This record gives sequence, C-alpha cells and structure tokens, in this order.
Amino acid sequence: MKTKFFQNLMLLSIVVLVLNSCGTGTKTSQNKSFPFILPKEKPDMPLSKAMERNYTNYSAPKPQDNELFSQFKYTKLEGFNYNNHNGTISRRDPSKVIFENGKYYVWYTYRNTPTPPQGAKKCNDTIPSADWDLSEIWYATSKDGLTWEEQGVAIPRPPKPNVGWRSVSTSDILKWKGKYYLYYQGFNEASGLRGDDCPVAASYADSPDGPWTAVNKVVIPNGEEGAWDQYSIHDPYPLVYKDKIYLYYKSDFNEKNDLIRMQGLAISDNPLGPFKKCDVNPVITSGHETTLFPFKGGIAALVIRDGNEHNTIQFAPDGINFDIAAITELMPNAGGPFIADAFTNTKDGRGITWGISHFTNYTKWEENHSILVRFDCDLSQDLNDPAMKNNHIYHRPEVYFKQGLNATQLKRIKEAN
Ligand code: AAL
Repeated sequence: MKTKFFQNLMLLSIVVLVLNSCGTGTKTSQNKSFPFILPKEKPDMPLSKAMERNYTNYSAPKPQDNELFSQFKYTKLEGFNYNNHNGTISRRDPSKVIFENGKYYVWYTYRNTPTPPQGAKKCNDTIPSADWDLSEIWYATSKDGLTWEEQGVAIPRPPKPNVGWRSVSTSDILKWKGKYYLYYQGFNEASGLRGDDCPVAASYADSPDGPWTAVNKVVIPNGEEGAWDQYSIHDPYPLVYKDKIYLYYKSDFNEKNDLIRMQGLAISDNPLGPFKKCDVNPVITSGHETTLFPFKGGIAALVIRDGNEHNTIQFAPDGINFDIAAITELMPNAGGPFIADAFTNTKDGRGITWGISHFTNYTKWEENHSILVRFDCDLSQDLNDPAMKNNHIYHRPEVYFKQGLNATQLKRIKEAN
C-alpha cells in the first residue's frame, strides 16, 4: 500500500517537474518566456530568485535608471601645498561640505610634522605614528568646489589631559538651531599602540569661521568592555533626520590582525549629548569611513572597501535598516559630500552630486601622506547625467597588471606545474 502511494507520488512529482522545469524547452501558456523588452515593472510570471531581486531590491531593473546607482569621477583640487609630497604634510578625512556665507566650507585632518609617520614603536612627541597622529582640524573655503583657499586651524590639539591632546582627526560638521558643531576623533595616545583607539569629542561655534569652543569631554563614548565598539568610535557623521541628530560612526573590532569594520548609529536631540546608541547596532556591516545623506524619506550610504557589502550604495527607509540599493566601483574613500539638505530635517532628501574625498599613501609608503580630491557623481533626484550612469567603466590593461601576483603566489603556481 505504502509502496503504491510512494510510486504515485513520484510519478506526480515527475509530471510537475517536467511542466515547471527550466530545461523543458517547450513553453505552455502558463510558462511564458521572459520578454525581450525588459519590463519596467516586475512582470506577473514565475521569476528566478535573481530576477525577483532585480525588481524588489533596486529602484529600477537596470542601473542606468536606478537613482542610487552612479559612477564616480575624480578631479585634482587647486590651492593646497603638500611640501613637494615628501610626506610631512597630509590632508585627509574631509567633513561633508556645507555652503554658508556664499561659499563652500570643508574641514579635514591636517598633519604637518618633521617626518612622515614612523609607526607606534618609533613615534614620540613630534614624530607621528600614523598619518592622522599629531594632527589638527583645519578648514578651507571655495567658490566653485575646485579651487580652495586654506583658512588654517579650526580645532587645535587641546592641552593635556583633555580629550584629543595627542591628536584630533576625522571631523564632521553639524548645523543645529543656528550653531555649528564639529565632531572629531580625540586621541589620548598615539594611534597604533593597541589599535586605533579613541572616542569622539566636539567643539561648537556661532559661525563656520569660528572661534570654536571645545567642550573638552567625550560626546560619543566607546562601548562597554566586550562590546563591538569598546575601543574606537571613528568617523562621526551627523545628519538631521526625524527631528533629531542621527550621528553615524564606524568602529574597528575583532582580533588584532583580523579587523572588522562596521557602522553604528547614535541619536540625540542635543548636539552635545547624551547620544543613545541604536539597539540594533551595527546598522551597516561593511564600509570603512562614513558617507551618508538623506534620500527621499530615508538615508542612503556609500559603503566602501571593507566587508561583504563593500562597493555598494545602500538605503534605509528609516535610517536604521539598510539594504543594498546599487553595486558600483571606484567609490570615494572617506567621501564628504555636499548635501544641501543635510540639516533641514527633510522628508524628501534630494541626494548628492559631488564632494571631497581623499587618496591615501599618495606617492610611496616612505613618504606616506594623503591628499584631498573632488569626486562627482549622480546620486541626485535633481540631476540626470547619463555619463555618470554607465554601468561599466573601462580600465587600461596596466591597471589590471598593477594587481600582479606576489612572489609567494608565483612560487605556488610554478610548483603546482
Ligand atoms: C580613516 C578613518 C579614521 C581612522 C583613520 C583616520 O580613514 O576611518 O580616521 O581612525 O582612518
């Protein structure tokens, strides 16, 4: 009896399989071919998982129409002197760009030291360990975003033992109720001693030109012992969203030689805190620095370099639950975009078209320093630049050959043959 039942069941399964299978070759009226002209909307027919995702995860089924897809184009900036690129002057980790008093403003980490970085073992009170050690926050202004006038220091290193006495770096700007707030990494030891360990400190001013008053206290503290963000709060990045300050940050965690980088969120309605960290932190599982902007009713993020989801642009309709919205390449490192509506509490974020980012290790490691550059893109509801939406860019063969095999790999391959 049982065998008969199983025989019938098998027969039925075979019939169902033949009718539904990908490989039958014949199409019935229920089993149409996918149309030759790519449907704009998800067609009402059985779809593979990948095709289903192509309609549900992205704002359009091809990148050219996806508002959160863009390529990135880079331009050298005029107006910055780098001491012939000998490694003694570095500018890196730009803030987002804001427009005030008829000009653009950007803040950044500025290092001017007698030598390039020498590592944590060789550093001292004047010799830096890392490219962002013994640094200050400087700022520059520009009429067109291409030629900049350096204005000098905004945030100096405060006297010991105030937070940031060793180095202040990696700042970002907030405008809230008519005042300006700079958040930055405050180091009380040389970076690299244990890790890249620091909390976030802040200063405020009535004008983007300062003078800045340091609050001389930790504004975003490290997590409790054993928490993912116990040692570092990096890349503080405030936006105004849902009537509050949404400050995104990155932390380094995991074993020393196997670092993981993810991004968290801390929320407050007071710029100097207390900030409440989001219960489901980390909210972005990849990336290296933080670059986010209001987009439509939610928040979009550029996710670069590290993690499973690097090289993606993500979107969270609530600022917390991010999904991949586009996959791209050559993304800006430490991008600080110009975001016209960063602080307007918008419910219809317009997006971004340009910003400042950095290239690290600009010449060679012995002269290790970084430079600021401009990036352009089309991640805006108000721009339609098809040249930014090409879904592939052509790299010269030498770019690929630069990614050559190392000696160990060559040896392994030779030995295997
Ligand atoms: C960066 C940022 C932070 C880190 C270091 C300097 O690009 O993530 O600022 O501390 O590297």
